[in-house]
Amino acid sequence: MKNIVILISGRGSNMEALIAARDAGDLPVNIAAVISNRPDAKGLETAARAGIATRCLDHKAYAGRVAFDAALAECIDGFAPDLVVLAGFMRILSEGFVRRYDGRLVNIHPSLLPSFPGLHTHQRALDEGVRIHGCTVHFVTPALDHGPVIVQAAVPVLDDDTEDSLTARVLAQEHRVYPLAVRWFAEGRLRLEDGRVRLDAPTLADAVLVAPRLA
Ligand code: NHR
Ligand code: GAR
Repeated sequence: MKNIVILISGRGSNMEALIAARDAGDLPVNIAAVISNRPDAKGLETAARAGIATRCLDHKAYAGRVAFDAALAECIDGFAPDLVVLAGFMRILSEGFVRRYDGRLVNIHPSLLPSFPGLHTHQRALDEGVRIHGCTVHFVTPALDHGPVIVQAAVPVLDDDTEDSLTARVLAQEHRVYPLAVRWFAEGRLRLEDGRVRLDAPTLADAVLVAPRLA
C-alpha cells in the first residue's frame, strides 16, 4: 500500500475527505502524517483524533522560503511518502522543493485552472461574472497553479450566489474529486509522463464520479 503525507494550513476539510474515503475502504493508502505550517491549524487536531501522526513547522521560525522548504522536505522524507498531497496548504513552494517531488506532489485548487490561479478565486469568479466555476486537482510544478491537470469538477454560478455560497458549492466537489485522484495514484494508474498526465484504463465509473451534481 502506498504512503501519503498530507500538507495543510487550516481547517483541513479536504484532508478529512481523504481520511473518510480511506475509512470507507475507497482509498487504499496509508496516511503516514499530516504536516501544517501553522500551529493553529484546526486540521492538526482532527488528524490527531484520527490517530494520524502530526507535525507542525511554523514557517515564521525560518529565515526564508528556501530554509523552510528544506526543513519541510526533511520532515516529509522521514515518512517516506510515495505521494505528497497539498490540501489547503497556503505557502508557495520553491523550485528546489517542487523538483524533489517531481510527479509525486499534487494540489487541489479552488478554480477551473487556468482560470483564476492564486488566491480569492471565488470572489474573482463572481466579479468576472463567469457562469461555470469549480476546482482542479493538478500535479505541482514550479510555476504556481500551472501544473498538469489530473481532474476537474464544475459547478454553476447562480445569480444570487455570494462568496460563501459559491465557496460551499465548490468545496463539496473538492471533497469528491480529491479522494478520487489520490485513489488513481494509489492504484498505480496515475502518473506524470513527459509533463503530461497519464491515467491508465479510465472506466465509466471514474467518469460518472467526476460529473458534478447540480446544486
Ligand atoms: N508551489 C508551487 N511551486 N507551485 C504550485 O502550483 C503551488 C505551490 C504551493 C502551493 C497551492 C496554491 C493554491 O492552490 C500551491 C500550489 C498559496 C498561495 C500564496 O500566494 C498561492 C497559491 C497556492 C497556495 N501564498 C502566500 C505566500 O506568500 C501566503 C498566503 C497566506 O499565507 O495566506 O506563500 O491556490
Ligand atoms: C480549499 O478550498 C482548497 O481548495 C483551498 O483552500 C481550501 C482549504 O480548505 N486551497 C487554496 O486556496 C490553496 N491556496 P480545507 O483546509 O478545509 O481543505
